[in-house]
Amino acid sequence: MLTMNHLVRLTALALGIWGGLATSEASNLVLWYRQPAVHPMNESLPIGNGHLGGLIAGGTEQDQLVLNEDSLWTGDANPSGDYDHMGAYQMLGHLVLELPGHTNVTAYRRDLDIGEALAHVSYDLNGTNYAREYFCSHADNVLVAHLTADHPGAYSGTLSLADAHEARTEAMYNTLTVTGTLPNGLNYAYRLLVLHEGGEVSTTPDKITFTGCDSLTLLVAGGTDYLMNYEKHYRGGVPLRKASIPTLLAGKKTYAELLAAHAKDFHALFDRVSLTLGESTPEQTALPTDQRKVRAAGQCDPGLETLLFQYGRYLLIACSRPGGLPANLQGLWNDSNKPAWHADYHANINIQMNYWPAEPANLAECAEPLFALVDSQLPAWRLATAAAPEFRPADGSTNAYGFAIRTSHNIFGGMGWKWDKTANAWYGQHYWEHYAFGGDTNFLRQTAYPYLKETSQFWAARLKTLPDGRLVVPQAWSPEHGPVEDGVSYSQEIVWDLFDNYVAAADALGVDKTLRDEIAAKRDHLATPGIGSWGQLLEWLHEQQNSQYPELDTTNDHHRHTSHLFAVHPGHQISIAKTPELAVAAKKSLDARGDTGDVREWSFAWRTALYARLHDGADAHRELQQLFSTRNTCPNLFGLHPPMQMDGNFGITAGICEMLLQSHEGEINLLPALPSVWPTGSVTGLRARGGFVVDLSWSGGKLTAAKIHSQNGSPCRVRCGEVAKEVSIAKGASWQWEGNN
Ligand code: FUC
Repeated sequence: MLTMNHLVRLTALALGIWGGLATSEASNLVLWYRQPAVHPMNESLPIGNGHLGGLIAGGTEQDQLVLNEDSLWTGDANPSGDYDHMGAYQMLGHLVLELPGHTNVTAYRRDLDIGEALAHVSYDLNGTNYAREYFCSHADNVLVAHLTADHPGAYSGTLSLADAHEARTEAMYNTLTVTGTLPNGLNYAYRLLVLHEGGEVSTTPDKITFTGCDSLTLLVAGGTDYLMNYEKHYRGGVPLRKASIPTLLAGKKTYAELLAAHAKDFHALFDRVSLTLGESTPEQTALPTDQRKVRAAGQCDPGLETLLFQYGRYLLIACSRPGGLPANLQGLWNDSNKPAWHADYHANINIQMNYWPAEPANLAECAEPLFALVDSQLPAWRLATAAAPEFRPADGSTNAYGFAIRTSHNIFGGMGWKWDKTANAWYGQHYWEHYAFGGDTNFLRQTAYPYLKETSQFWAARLKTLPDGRLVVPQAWSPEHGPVEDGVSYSQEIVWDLFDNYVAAADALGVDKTLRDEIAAKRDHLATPGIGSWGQLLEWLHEQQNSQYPELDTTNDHHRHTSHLFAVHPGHQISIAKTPELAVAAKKSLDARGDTGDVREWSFAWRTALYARLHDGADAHRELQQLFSTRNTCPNLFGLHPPMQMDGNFGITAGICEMLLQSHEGEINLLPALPSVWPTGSVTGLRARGGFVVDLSWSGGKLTAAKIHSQNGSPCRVRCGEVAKEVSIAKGASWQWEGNN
């Protein structure tokens, strides 16, 4: 029976005036479901502002929204390096909404519109439509929930904050405030402020009760006394101010003002890139996301693949903004005080993959937290490295400069598990790429160059010379795989990348000519990966005949890491154009790694990028498509290791960028790995090294138009297939490539 409410909603939908729903139905950038979430990390929907995070389950009679604050960590400097003592990322608590009697609802829908950074819950009960809208505002630094209904007086229930530790809750006029201290002395506070229209609101020590309200607006803010500063022992600030001031100020604004400020902040980043990979079928778009994704693993669903690309951008904006901490293994979201791998920063693929999309997918600002955190850890890392016998320089001296990083680290200078000897160099790639894409010479001079110089000197002093004169990284490990040996390909390639980036940085600044030439010479003497008996790229200096690891260097090696292919991506030492034999060998190794056995969600993302760099669009898409399987992603499209892990979400966005545009070989390469399942499409706003922004469109699998905008006036060489041309584009100007002209 069509009620008035349905008519209102259908009219609103038709007129596109019902904020979320009309936008949601119209755009394909919506994850939507017909039932509340049960498992928070796998099913709830994420919102965040780079500092505060929320996971929305969408329950009706009771809704538990997971709250997170990115600096809420146990642990300390952890001088032992013992993995079990480095602390872990903690959950803040739950915002609990109780609506007695809201059972047996109808027309239930829960969604996350990533194009608007808005989440919704709506349902009908006893002739009333209830609607909730959520967002996490970077502009006002508050998490906001707005509860409305199409009949007055519809809301009666309670609100409470369930802290995830032993904390104190204070109740005062329409607010609940939680203050606590973790075992490491980190103090935290967060506050809920409840605004209402109609009805009454009363407060008791542990909950807020609302009766007969027409609408409610909930504001949550909070923080800790963490400070990203070694000299201040990583402490500073007043948590209660971080809880009270944003809620006080936001409470003086209307909901419309809060929403408008949030939208303006979000769209300024998200709207830089638009992507269309093709049209999905009506059957595909009619399915809720949990069902649609399963089918997409077997049948190309270009609309969902477009959504997956933009989801990585949405998640990076939501969990990594200047002034906050970088995305950890779970981005920002966490429903446990004992999360897998501490939800820490893993330095042997994971955090690096988190930041692969930042530059090409036009979110360079989102990379700043990575540099800020790493720079704040260096004093502690230098001390820990100086104390480690593994890093005595080749001449036995005990020079202080330089640092190495263990596989995992926290936010207090603490590290854990085995040393990943060349992670220091891999982090350096991100410093260099931030300059290479954007051309900010102040960043290069003040931040990137000092990092690259110190780390290059560190490795120049520690390389071992083989009898044949080649230089090797001593006693390194191909992550989590095989023996510790001299000259492991992974480390050789990463140090080559470091030295090559350092030389380019010194040349760009015109400094340190003597050191620059020394590093260039060492780069050119580094042992490069060999080619094995079945044409594979060797993962170790010599082909393994290792009874302890019989699968190594065979076609039965299906390890999740493809560390020896670093030089293909994200490195640039191996390519079809520059090193064709090594590229062929890399492809053999990549094909042999396969997609069975130990492969993980982040592995598919890396393999998508690797195949793209080898100009194999079909296999790149095959890897991408497998991410939709139940085995590799959750119903909310979070990566599934298992458990949930977010690096694959960021990595696949970067992988799709690599399929459409590459710029790591001194030229802008258009559509280098376009799969046949994307015959027609377009993308705007991707970035290329040299300060370029590129718009592309294609049809019938062929480029139809490209517009290249130059931000710096750098020299520009553009390629599409076999056609390449040097073009001169003045700073601020654009150049149009019409088809294959
Ligand atoms: C590395 C990977 C694992 C996992 C962990 C967080 O150790 O080898 O697969 O992703 O990081």
